[in-house]
Amino acid sequence: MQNLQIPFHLEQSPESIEQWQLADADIKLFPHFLSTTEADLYFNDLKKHMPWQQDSLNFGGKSVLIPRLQVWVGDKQSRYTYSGLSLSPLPWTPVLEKLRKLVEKASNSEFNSVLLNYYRDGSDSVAWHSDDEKELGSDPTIASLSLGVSRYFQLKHKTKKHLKSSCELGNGSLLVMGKGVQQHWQHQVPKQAEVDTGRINLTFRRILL
Ligand SMILES: O=C(O)CCC(=O)C(=O)O
Repeated sequence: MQNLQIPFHLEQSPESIEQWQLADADIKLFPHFLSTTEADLYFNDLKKHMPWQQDSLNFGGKSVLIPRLQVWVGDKQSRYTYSGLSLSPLPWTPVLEKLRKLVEKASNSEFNSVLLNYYRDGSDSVAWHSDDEKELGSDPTIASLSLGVSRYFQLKHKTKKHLKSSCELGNGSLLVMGKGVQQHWQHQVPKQAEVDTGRINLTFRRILL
C-alpha cells in the first residue's frame, strides 16, 4: 500500500457535475471524478491491500452473511453500528487519506470515517436502506466514490411511493448525497447477474463523537 504512486488528480470543471433532480433532497453526481487510470490504480490497490471481511447480520435470531465484503476505517472513536452489527474502525491508510482529501474538497464537507464495500461480482449487492443511524446525525452528507465495474444505484422515496430514480455509478464516479437523501429516500445496489467483475464503493461519513 505504501508504494502506490498517487496519481495526478485533475480538478472537476463545474460543467462536469450533474445536479440530479430528486424531490426533498440534494444530490450531485460527478461522473468522472477520477480518471480511468486513477480509478483503476486505486481499485487494484484497495482490492489487494484492504483486510476485507464478510460480516453477518442478525435476522430474527438467525445470523446471515451479508452479500459483499467490507471494511470500516476511521478516526479512533468512530464506531458505527447498523442492523445490529457494531464496527470499530481500522486506522486511515495513506491511500484512504488521499481519497478523503479529494472527496472532502469536492463535496465541501468533512468526514472522519469511510465504509468500504467490495462487490466481488453481480451476485453481491446491498439491499434497500437509508444511512440514518443516530451516530450520523439527523441529516448527514455522505459522499460515495465508486471504483471498478459500473453498477446500478436505485432510489425510492420513503413516503411518496411513486417516486423512484436510478443511475449507473461508473468507475471513478462520485455521488454526493446531501440534505434530505437519507431522511426521505432509501437506496440499494441490486444484484446484476450479467456482471462478472468487481466494484469497490467507499462511502465517506461523519460520525458524531
Ligand atoms: O455501493 C454503493 O453504491 C452504496 C453503498 C451503500 O449503500 C452503503 O454503504 O450504505
